[in-house]
Amino acid sequence: MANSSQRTPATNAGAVEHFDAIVIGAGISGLYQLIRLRELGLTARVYEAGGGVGGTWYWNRYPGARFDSESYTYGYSFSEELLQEWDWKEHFSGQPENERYVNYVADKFDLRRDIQFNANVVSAAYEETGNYWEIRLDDGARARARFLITAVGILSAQNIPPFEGIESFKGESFHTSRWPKEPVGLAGKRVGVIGTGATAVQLITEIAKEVGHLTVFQRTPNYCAPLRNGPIDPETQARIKASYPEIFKRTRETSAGFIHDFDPRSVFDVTPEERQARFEELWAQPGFGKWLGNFRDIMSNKEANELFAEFVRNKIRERVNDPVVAEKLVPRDHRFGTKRVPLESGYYEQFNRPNVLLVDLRESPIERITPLGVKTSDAEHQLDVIIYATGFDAVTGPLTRIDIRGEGGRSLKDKWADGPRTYLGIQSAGFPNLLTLVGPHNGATFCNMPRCIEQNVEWVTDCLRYMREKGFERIAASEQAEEAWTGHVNELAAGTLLSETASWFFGANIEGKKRAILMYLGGAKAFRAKCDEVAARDYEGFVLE
Ligand code: NA7
Repeated sequence: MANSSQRTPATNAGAVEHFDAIVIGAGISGLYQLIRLRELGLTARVYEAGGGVGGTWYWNRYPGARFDSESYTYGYSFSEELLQEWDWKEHFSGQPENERYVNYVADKFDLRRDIQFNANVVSAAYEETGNYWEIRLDDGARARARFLITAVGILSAQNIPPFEGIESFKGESFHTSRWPKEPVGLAGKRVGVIGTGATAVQLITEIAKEVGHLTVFQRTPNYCAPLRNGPIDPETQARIKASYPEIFKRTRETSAGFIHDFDPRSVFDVTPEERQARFEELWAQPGFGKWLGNFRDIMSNKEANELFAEFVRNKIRERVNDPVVAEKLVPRDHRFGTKRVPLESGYYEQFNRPNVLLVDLRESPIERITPLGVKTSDAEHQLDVIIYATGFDAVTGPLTRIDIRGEGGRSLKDKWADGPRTYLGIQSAGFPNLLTLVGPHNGATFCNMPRCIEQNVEWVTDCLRYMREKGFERIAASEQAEEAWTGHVNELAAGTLLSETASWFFGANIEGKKRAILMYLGGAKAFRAKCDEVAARDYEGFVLE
């Protein structure tokens, strides 16, 4: 692997560098965008806050971090050579291998020479007269480009709740997405994990066996379902490599870019025995089939949902020895699948270990962090390490944490104070030439990421090519198109089971954040069709100048 710091282009805080396009973020989307920009013959620089490529797979190096997507549906699909060269070792690959993969891609396509690492973009301002964007890094360095493309991901702005006394803790503490690169010695230590989302579920399962004592601080139990991971044997590997065209054809057709898709039947079309048998079958399969391959009305009909929710609750009860602990782990306050379903590999059994304690924060909330640990309303839990698995300021957070100013100096954060307003989740009116890959309201938000990322990047690339061919230098979403798209996105969410649940899909996990749908719930296929239609109509809804 190349040493990123050696190849990082030099900067000069005094001079302003100029490019055709600036990309923020060297994760899955930023890297692919760079490849495509080069093909267009544009000069581009990628600014990456981390010390290496990978985005999610660079930052989230906590023990247990891995795909919930089948590995062979996650890798880039644009290069047949890459597909044939790369051997995924597990059906659901872990972070170390995923990071190696992204580095392999960066090396193979010689991407590092256009990436500046450890470059934290703090502001971006549109200059109207010159029609360019100027970005500023935290060290004061500046750069300009006609186009600004954000590739910042939807789960990169970490959220640590403002617990009182948080600074006073004498031990080690960190957020899961800022897990140190150096090995963290947890053996024998008293460790506390706050949060029980998808991240915590992976982490807890991995570290419970190693730590001296583990205290899990749970506010809301989740419906966790078995991942059923395993190694990929050579025969399967050969089969996968021979079937990539079919795999990607399938992921283009499903509602969320996975190989799984909803069963067109209703739970009520079958007998109770057939239903139970089908639930068991889904449960026995790897991956997200239990969620995204279930009967179609599981996600739209309360009674249908409840049938599967109770099935999952019973699965949890079967696995936890102490019935009191089991009931604490059983979710009742939200419906199945209305929050991201964590996939697990032995999570519930960890609570049968003598060194693992579940603290139910609904019974005894956290009052403060103390120098010695976590004080809840009924005890002080003394800890050597506190791990915040408390999630992210999702989707909008990575954008609004950068001071982005459009026409008239208007701030994007202010514009989105009551919820995001976008056209296709790719632009926001008043911010010309700013293109947001996987932005709020974009079909990629509820998708097997790389599948929709490729769609986003290819659409943006085609748009830039079109602009060049027609002599356009400025693209801006019209107010009307934004109004219509934002209305459509909100309508799709209104009245759904998802909208009844306080989740990060609606920004409900962040105190003070306006509750509004951040995702596009119409499905990846419909989103792709809409984007294609807009392009075919000469970028209808965008003003090109
Ligand atoms: P999530 O899914 O947002 O989970 C965060 C967890 O942290 C969740 O259990 C929260 O409880 C808990 N939390 C958040 N704030 C608090 C406070 N103030 N007190 C106690 N507990 C708190 O983040 P993840 O990192 O697990 O997963 C994010 C995505 O990454 C996931 O959806 C996948 O797509 C990959 P709550 O449920 O809010 O009661």
